[in-house]
Amino acid sequence: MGLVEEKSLSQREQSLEAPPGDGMLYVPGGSYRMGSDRHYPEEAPVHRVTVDGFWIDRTPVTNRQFRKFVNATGYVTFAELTPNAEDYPNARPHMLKAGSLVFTPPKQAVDLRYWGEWWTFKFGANWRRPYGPRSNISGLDDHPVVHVAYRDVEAYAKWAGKELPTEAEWEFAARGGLEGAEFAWGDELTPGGKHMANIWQGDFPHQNLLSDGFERTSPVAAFPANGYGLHDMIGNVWEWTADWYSQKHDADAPKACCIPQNPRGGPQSESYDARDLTSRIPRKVLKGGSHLCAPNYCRRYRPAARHAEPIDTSASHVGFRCIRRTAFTSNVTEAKGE
Ligand SMILES: [Ca+2]
Ligand SMILES: [Ca+2]
Repeated sequence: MGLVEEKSLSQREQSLEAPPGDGMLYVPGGSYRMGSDRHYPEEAPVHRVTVDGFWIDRTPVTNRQFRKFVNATGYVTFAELTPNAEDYPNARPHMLKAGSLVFTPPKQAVDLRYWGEWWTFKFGANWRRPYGPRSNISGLDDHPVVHVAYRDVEAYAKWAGKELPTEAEWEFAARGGLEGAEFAWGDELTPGGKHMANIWQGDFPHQNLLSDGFERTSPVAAFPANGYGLHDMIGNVWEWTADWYSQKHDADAPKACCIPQNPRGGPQSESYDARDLTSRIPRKVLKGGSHLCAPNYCRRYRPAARHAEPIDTSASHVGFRCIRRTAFTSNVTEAKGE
C-alpha cells in the first residue's frame, strides 16, 4: 500500500511537467544526510536536508552539446575574452590575456602545498582548445566541455531552458539512493578491483598510472551509472553548482520539524577566500571531484566532497550539468525565498 502511494505521488509530480526527453532522468527527491564527518572539515557536519524531485542531465554537458549552444547563439566564453584590467588590480599587465588554467604535470614529485607547480594559466586555452592554442577537440565530442566559467554555464542553462543544481540537489543525485555511503556506488573505492569513475591512480601530480584507462577527461558514460542512472557524477570533471561556498555546513536541525527544505547555500558575502584579502571574486561550490583527484592529494571523489571555485575561473578539469525543476519544486523554492 505504502509503495503504491509513493509511486502515484512521484507520477503526479512527474506529470506536472512532461519529461524533457533530452537525456534527463528524474530524481525523486527526499530527505538525506548531507555532508560527511569522516574527511575534510568543509564537508562537516553531517546534517539532514530535504530536496524535492527534479530532472537532471544523465551526464555532464558534452562538447557536442556545448557547440550546439555556441552555434545557435554566438556565445563567447569567459576564457576567450581579454580580462579587464580594472577587475584584476594586482595582475601583471602581460598576464591580462585570454586564457584558462591547464593541468601541466611536473616531471618529478613537487611540494603539494603549491598548486602553481601543476597548473598553468595558458594563453589561448578555451573549450575549443582545451590544452592551448595548438590543441583542439576533434574526437572529443562526447567528452565533457571544460574551461567554462560560472557565467558560461549559467548562459548555457538558460538557453537550454534548464537550471544549475543546488549543492543539496547535486549531492542527493550523486548518492544514487544510498544513505550515508562513502562513494556514489557504495563503500569501496574499487569494488572487486573495478574502477567506477575517472579519477587518478598513482602519485599525484607527477605519476599517473592510468589504471582506469584515462589520463585526462573520458567520454561521458564510460563508467557505470549510479542508482539513479546518472554517469560521471564522481570524477571526470568537477561540476558547478548554483550555491555560494561556505566554510562548513550548518549544524543538524534539532527536530524533524526543522529540516531545511531545498536549501540554497550560504550568502555571497561569506564565499570569499579569507586567506586572500585582495581578491573580491566570490566563489561557488564545485562537486564530484575530477580525473585529477588522487588518494595521496585530494580524496574528493565522493558525493559529500566540495570545493570553492571563484566564478571567473575556468580550468581543464571543470565542467557542469543541468537540472530542470518540476512546477511543484519551483513553487516551494519561490515561496521560501533566500
Ligand atoms: Ca584517470
Ligand atoms: Ca563529475
